[in-house]
Amino acid sequence: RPGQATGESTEALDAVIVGAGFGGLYMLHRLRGLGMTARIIEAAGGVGGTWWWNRYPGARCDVESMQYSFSFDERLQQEWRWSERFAAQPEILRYAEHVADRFDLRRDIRFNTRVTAARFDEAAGRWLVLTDRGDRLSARYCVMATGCLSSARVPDIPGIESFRGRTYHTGRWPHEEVDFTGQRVAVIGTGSSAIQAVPVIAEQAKQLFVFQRTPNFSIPSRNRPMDEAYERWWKSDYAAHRRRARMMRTGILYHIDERSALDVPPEERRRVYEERWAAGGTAFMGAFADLLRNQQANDTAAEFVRGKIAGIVRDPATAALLQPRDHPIGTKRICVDTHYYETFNRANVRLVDVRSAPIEAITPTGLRLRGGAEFAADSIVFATGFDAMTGAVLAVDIRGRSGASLREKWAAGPRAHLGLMVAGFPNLFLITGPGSPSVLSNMMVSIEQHVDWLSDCLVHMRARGATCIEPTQEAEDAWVAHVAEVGGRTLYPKANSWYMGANIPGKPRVFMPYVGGVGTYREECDAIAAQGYPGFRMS
Ligand code: FAD
Ligand code: N01
Repeated sequence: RPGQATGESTEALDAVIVGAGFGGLYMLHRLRGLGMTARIIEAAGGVGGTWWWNRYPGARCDVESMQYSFSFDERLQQEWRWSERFAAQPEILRYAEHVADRFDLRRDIRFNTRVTAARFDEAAGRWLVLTDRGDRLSARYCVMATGCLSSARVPDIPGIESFRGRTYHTGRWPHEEVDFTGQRVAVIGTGSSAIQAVPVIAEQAKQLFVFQRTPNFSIPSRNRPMDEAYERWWKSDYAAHRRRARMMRTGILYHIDERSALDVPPEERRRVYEERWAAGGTAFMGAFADLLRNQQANDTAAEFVRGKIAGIVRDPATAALLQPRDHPIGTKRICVDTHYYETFNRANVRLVDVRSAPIEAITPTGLRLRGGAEFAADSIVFATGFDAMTGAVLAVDIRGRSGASLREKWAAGPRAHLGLMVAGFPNLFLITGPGSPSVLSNMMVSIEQHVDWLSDCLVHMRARGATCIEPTQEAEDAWVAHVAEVGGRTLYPKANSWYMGANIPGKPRVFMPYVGGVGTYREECDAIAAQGYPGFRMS
């Protein structure tokens, strides 16, 4: 096995990378390019991260394929061909596998192995990384490419173990085909995953119950086969288009209207929303510049989408239940669907409100709500999300200087300078960590930006003969305060979202991603590099 080191022997490397999603794969490629020895440890049985685990029916990307892909290699981006506007999970997984093969990455990846602990040895200036298979790896650098949405979460509902049918979590979907034909299926949750899965499961199942606590806003995807002219346009000058995308607020090249929603007459506003609704996808939120900053502006977009829901769903009571009213549109991750609302017009689909009567127990034969209503099910699908942004990092027992624990340091919320590095934890790097734009962006753009910045930083250190880097406490504090301040100027904190940690009982309520924009953030990072890394100590 690559990287095998069992018992007392310790494998020595320049870097250990945790995770073989797009972040880990690109990090490995770049570190090799710097002549470093590096090893990825990956819990899954293959590469692809998100796209290896999330095999649920309907799983697909909502960033256009032409943009949700690596830009670091011109031949790769010219040669790879996407079949649809928004690629489905199997195609994205094939792409990840292609990248791994093309750059010969697999020989340095250990699959089916989970990192359990990482300890910084101050005297040696090295990380000791331990796995659930007894491996001991010693490395100067430890890169957590563990993913923001990789720690799947099943809610604590009593009786789960008593259920006699099959249970699934969207983020841990089995590899063999799951066929719901003829079954009574219960889907718990109505986030992005459920919104993609529900229309597909509805076509198979005899009866589908969708258990909804909080309705979400969803925009039609208008997915379609790849338009060849559009593909040619991208490929005619891929590098230049990517450069523009990198400076956008979300790392996605689309038009953001710079007007305020409140500065245009109602009929013009309606025209703009109709146009965006017809075009489909997350670009809906770019309809006006202030949708995420001004409640009144936001109300106009939210009301438009509520109107669309009422127009699609025939049963008025079901339509009313599906209309979100408890959070501003976009402050929970906007969803993108293919016929989600239409699915509730099917005779075999029923929406169950579990806000008014929560799921009290799972029984051997189904679910019971408070008040006693029972729903018989052959299968239960948990589309209940993830311990986002910090879950996978903190699942590893990480100890920095003087044995200090990252879990303790982050007990009141994550603290990282630029979302990249943590004071007291030298040479520990986070890819798309909390405090960076990460989940508010096209993640491929954010992953490449972090990996490139870190790689350049390592080159800089080598030129100065330095082997250790760590942010100062002051720089970290200032960045964390800045992230909170910028987040606080938006409507995001109004929602009980996973961005806020609100989906995990006991998790501190902190708005975790940096909302200042991908382009602004890149400029900030680049300026720090150009000035010789102020805010960091190198030795
Ligand atoms: P991941 O792909 O999550 O990979 C992390 C890997 O680390 C995993 O394979 C995991 O097994 C491994 N790992 C974690 N902890 C350990 C450990 N202790 N030991 C060993 N291995 C470990 N983003 C977008 O930009 N656009 C989209 O449309 C989009 N759609 C999404 C759809 C779904 C269903 C989900 C869940 C996420 C989506 N995302 C999307 C976000 C997506 O996670 C990122 O785009 C991207 O794939 C993240 O790559 P990554 O390498 O950072 O993390
Ligand atoms: O998870 P979620 P997800 N009883 O946390 C409900 C990305 N992604 O996997 O809101 C009843 O959004 C919970 O209800 P509530 C994307 O970034 C992208 O769907 O807490 N319900 C909620 O409805 C996304 O945001 C795509 O009241 C319970 C749902 O479960 C992120 O991944 C596709 C419950 C969880 O929704 C996560 O999405 C898929 C309980 N006890 C994912 N516990 C694209 O399309 C939880 N819920 C790109």
